[in-house]
Amino acid sequence: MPRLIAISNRVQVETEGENANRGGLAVALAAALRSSNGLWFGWSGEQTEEFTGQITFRREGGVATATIDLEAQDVDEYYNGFANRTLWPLFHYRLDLTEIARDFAGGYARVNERFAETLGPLLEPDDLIWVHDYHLMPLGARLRMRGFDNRIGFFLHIPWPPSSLLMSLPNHRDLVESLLAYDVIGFQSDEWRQAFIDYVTAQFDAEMDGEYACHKGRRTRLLDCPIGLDAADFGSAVHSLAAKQAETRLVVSAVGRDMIVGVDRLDYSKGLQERFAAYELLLTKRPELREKIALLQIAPPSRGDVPSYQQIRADLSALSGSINGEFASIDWVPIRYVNQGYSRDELFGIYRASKVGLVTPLRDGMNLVAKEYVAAQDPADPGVLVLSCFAGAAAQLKEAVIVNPHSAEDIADGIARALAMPLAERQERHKAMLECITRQDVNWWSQTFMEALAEVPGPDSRPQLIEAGGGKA
Ligand code: ADQ
Repeated sequence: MPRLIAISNRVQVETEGENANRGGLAVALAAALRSSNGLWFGWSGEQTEEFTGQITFRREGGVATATIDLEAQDVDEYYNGFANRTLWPLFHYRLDLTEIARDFAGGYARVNERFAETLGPLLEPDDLIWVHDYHLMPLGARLRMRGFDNRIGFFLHIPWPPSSLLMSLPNHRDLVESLLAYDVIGFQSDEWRQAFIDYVTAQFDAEMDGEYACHKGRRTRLLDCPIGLDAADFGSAVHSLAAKQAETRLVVSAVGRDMIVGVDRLDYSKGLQERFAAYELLLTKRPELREKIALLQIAPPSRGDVPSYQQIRADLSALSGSINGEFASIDWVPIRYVNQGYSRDELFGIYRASKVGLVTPLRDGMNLVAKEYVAAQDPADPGVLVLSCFAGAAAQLKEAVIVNPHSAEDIADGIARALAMPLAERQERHKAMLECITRQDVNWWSQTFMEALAEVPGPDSRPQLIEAGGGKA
């Protein structure tokens, strides 16, 4: 079995214990890395005065990790800059928040080169290399330029934008062409995959041969491969002590009211302002629901160094304060707005205690919270998922109450419908969604991707190629 080398911006190996926050990605990659005796490579999250390429090797939870430190300028230009101020907003259709700066693009190219330079000496010819997410799009091409002929795949965790938006990026052609140096590219849904196909066929005259994009003699397989949860882990999370305690705490504090829950990173893509506005509309239009429901919004701050994230934090505090000021009574707070994170187990208890799971991103690659909410429900008396039509998860969770996250009326109607839904309908919808989540779980996801990568012809049997991102492979 070939060794797997996983590469992502940050390396997040699962941690043990009931308060651990084990992300599905960490669990899936850790399992695949352990069984192939692989390595997880990425940025340590630490800064250094001068980049030396020094690698710190560790073994955490049975997984070998290798991390590098970056300079402050790298962090500013690559991470806070091109990744989070250019690509993230652009790929989430927020051209209004997209900042175009040559320094950012330069820092992005430099850090990807630094990754290639430090990773290169660790690679062996048979290694399967799996690169993750928008921070590292050019890494495959950088490795090819250094002569690496390994099977290299890339998975995009976020949406792929329509060509008309992408073309506002000055170096869009180079960026996309560098992606075609990968052997396999995985997308969260067919919509993002199709948007990528639209670009490469129109801009490069690439030809599609089944799932393969063919360009300059190279073949790149484009895979619709939605990420999932760790199905084997649902049960233990729901029945853990931390989950039970969180569930009881929420049920007791709700004093018979129906809880509606939202759990998101504090990010403008998650549609939080629109969600609060919809909730306000619901309380305005349906006074009979006042005092009978409450919204718990858990949203820990993220990317606090980026100005647009500071702004959304201020906006949401003001909005929740004004809704509470308008509607609260001496013993009822309409919105509980909480800026802290919770462990995975606690979240499962919170989901289970809530009648409605409100997941209304304006755009989202997948949205694992939607799946977690479904997984946490009691099948005998499940809550209802209200889900944005613009989350990748909507392509799989068709039995959710699907809403347009830009329409306050639509969200408000969706919540009201969910609150009034009869038990039999709730059970039926939940059953279908749980079946999908269990079948296409995170192990299915990583296996599907790795199998596609392993099927790529080996270095000896494929054509010697290309000019990717300006260099000869
Ligand atoms: P994110 O944008 O971070 O990820 P999401 O999938 O919703 O979004 O959440 C990832 C994990 O973070 C979930 O397991 C969730 O429980 C946890 N989380 C979110 N909010 C939390 C909170 N308030 N407290 C504690 N934990 C919280 C990106 C893409 C998504 C894609 C994932 C995985 O933007 O579209 O689903 O990667 O591919």
